[in-house]
Amino acid sequence: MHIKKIESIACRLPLKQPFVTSYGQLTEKAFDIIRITATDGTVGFGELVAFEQPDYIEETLFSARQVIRKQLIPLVTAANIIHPDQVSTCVSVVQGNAMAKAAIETAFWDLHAKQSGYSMAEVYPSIHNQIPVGVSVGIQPTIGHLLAQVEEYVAQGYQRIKLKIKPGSDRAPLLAIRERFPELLLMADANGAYVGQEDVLMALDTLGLAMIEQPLQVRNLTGHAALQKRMRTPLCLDEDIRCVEDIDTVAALGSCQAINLKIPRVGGITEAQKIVKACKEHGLTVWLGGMFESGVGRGMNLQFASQAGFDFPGDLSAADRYYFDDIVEQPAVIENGCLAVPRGKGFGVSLAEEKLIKYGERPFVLFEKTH
Ligand code: OSB
Ligand code: MG
Repeated sequence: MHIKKIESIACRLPLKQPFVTSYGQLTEKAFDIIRITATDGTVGFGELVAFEQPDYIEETLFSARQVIRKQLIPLVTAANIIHPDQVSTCVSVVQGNAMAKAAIETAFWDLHAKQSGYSMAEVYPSIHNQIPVGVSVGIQPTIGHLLAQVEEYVAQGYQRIKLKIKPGSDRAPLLAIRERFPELLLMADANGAYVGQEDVLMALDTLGLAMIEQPLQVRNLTGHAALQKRMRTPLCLDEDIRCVEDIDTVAALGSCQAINLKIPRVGGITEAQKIVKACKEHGLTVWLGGMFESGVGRGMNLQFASQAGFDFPGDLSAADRYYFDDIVEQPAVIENGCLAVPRGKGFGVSLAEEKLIKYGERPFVLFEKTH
């Protein structure tokens, strides 16, 4: 893969409404688009999804930018990358920084697929054209607001509701949804907020939840295992899962029954595929999570989640659930509770250049071939 230029474009998309979690609030999404131009003129895109605050995981947009500029770009441009599967090994001397790595690795996949004329949907391979989707609902000011919000999403066809919870805002809002929608596929995400409060979580065991995501703090894998032994409700891990070895660990300990897989949190597509395989071997449910992606990351996620084994509706929602506008030509729309899987080459989406200018800054040149 002969690279002519690599650029990073800092973008911001305002959110339709603030998203409140146990740890903070998001009002707009800042992200970088990585654009790799090959010497043959083909262009590949990746998305850097890290948040500005280190509150979901330790990586931030700013730390990731630094690692991309100082470490990853020198590594990938010095190596003779022939296939995108080589990128994760090439950058493995850098510890952690999975979202920085994923931004670069996924751009290499998009570029390679476009150069070779295949859609990433063929790689996994994709077995569905439409995939059932869910929506992640932030903490709402009142139960009235919450029910109105959930009713709207259910009316739009969302097949699963995930509610963000924190101590003091958990059983009552979940019970209100459960009473209004007795059959709804409902789950909760605590983002690790219940430190030493297992008994509070036990009180959620009678609500018929599909699962509870990351109830205890990150790295408390034995605590999750002890809790899972007590609870009927399946536990799901998100922040705790960074690589395929973590799947072996949580399976051995019995820390959870499900995994929220986010391609950027595990460093890219190559590692994510290993995780899917390991989950199958260990009998763990795997489903696709989200990072408020723009249309670029969303296209990639939709293709990935259309492979065999992804039966649980993920945090994949229509673009208009998050944003007034998107930076791709065909923003994802919900139809009959599903989103369509992009079928074009690479991630199957094309950037709307005028939107990139509207929501993005001037491209920052990370690498340019001089001879
Ligand atoms: O914990 O899964 C999470 C959003 C931001 C950070 C962390 C999480 C989330 C979500 C929503 O739950 C994901 C999405 O809809 O893109
Ligand atoms: Mg989560």
